[in-house]
Amino acid sequence: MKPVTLDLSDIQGDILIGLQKNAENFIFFKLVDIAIFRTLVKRYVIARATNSRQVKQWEFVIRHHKRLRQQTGEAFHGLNLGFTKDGLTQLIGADRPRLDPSFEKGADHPDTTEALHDPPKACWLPKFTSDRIDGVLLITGPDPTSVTRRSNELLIALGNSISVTYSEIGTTRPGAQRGHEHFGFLDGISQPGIRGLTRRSDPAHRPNQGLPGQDLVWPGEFVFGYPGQHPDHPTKEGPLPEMTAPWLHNGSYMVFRRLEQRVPELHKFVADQARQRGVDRELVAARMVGRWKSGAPLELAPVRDYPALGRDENRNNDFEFGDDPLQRKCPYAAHIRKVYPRDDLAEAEVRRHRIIRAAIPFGPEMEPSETTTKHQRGLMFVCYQTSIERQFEYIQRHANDPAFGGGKRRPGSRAVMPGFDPIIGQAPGNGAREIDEPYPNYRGGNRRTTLAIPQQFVVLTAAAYFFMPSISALRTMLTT
Ligand code: N7H
Repeated sequence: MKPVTLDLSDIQGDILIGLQKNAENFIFFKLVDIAIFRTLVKRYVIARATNSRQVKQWEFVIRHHKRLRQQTGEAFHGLNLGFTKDGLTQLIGADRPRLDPSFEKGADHPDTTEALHDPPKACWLPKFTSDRIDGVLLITGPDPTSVTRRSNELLIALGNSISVTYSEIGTTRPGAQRGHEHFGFLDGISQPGIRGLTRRSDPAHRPNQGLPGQDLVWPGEFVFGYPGQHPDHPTKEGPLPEMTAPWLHNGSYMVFRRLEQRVPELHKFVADQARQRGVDRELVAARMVGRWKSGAPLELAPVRDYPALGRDENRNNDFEFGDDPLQRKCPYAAHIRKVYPRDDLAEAEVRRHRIIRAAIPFGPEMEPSETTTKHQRGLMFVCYQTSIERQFEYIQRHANDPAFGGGKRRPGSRAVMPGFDPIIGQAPGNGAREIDEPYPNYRGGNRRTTLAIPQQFVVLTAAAYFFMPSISALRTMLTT
């Protein structure tokens, strides 16, 4: 197999590895004066844009200090920049080459919201939809204060060349909840390994995995200009993703979704269901996600949490679903089984629908007195890919499809309808959802349980699709 060499200094830093962040400001802007914007971006932004090589070095420094149980002593700041279809048209002209059809349509197009069962744009945050969005600046750092200061400096530098349509800071959760999203689950555990970047922990025995269980994917799935997955083979090199313009090279599409989480409502729902059925509430929650809050996967810890397993990167991803054909350990509809079915389906096919996630929570911690949501909180969901339709949208459509992951039988050989992804699945028109086998079914083996979920605990309140160009395209094509 030919080695792939990625041009890390030309690829923006959030795409493949993720900018290091305790806080991240998302500044959505409209271009007001293109000529001045080009000059100012060249002068103040491009030289400061963080590339993947820098992120990789920071990663190394952080790991080194963690091993020595020391603080790094250095505060890492990051800056990335992307454009919507409207932004590219402003910069290049109306006759510019057309990119990915989903990107050209946009996240707010009625066809997109309908296909993904998203709430219509009229229900999104009014400020987000108050004006056109041409681009996004991602500004990351160790705390909200320094991120705000850097954001303000940048906005002053860009002056009247842009106007800010909407901005919001995401922050990691405090204390022991760091790394956990607002429902309480450890996040950021499973990412695709990338050929040419991810180190193989056991090349002799697991040549196609990074960490144990982390399947390697060809980089063209996430960055243009490199081989992608082979359509019929899980490990063979596939074709380069089609590029309608040479400046797509080293660029990627970013999907942004502001997902509000109804935390007290989810906790109450889970507690009520557990009480009614006489089961442990943590188990009910874990069966909705496919992992315990500690990160331990149900496939390896089906009845009881195992926090040490959740924390251990050499074990917490080392499982498949194929040896659990009756969903005794993990329901077919559980979030992680829906969005990445591993060997439940043909592996060559499954590996063509992967994304790199780079989300961060937003909003305050839940107050003890909050029994229904009083303050907006949730996840600034971000993912990267080279086909929005085949990667992010495919995953969301299948989370919304009660039959996806089917073809399975129960012991009496009756067919199973898995149900909606209980975390992100959306029924048309915000309808009710159901999942199969929310409680483990060990004794009877064919005793059927279903869980009716009358409300949505994750609600989309804003979304947009961006192209994150290479540093060289930012310096040339897009600013001259
Ligand atoms: Fe999900 N959650 O807390 O329940 N997600 N997710 N996600 N998600 C994952 O493996 C969550 C969302 C994926 O490789 C974990 O890192 C929440 C969207 C994928 O095994 C947890 C929200 C989409 C994976 C959550 C949310 C995805 C994944 C386990 C929204 C794409 C990797 C931790 C508020 C359309 C699966 C981990 C794998 C994992 C949660 C959104 C996709 C705990 C709360 C919109 C591909």
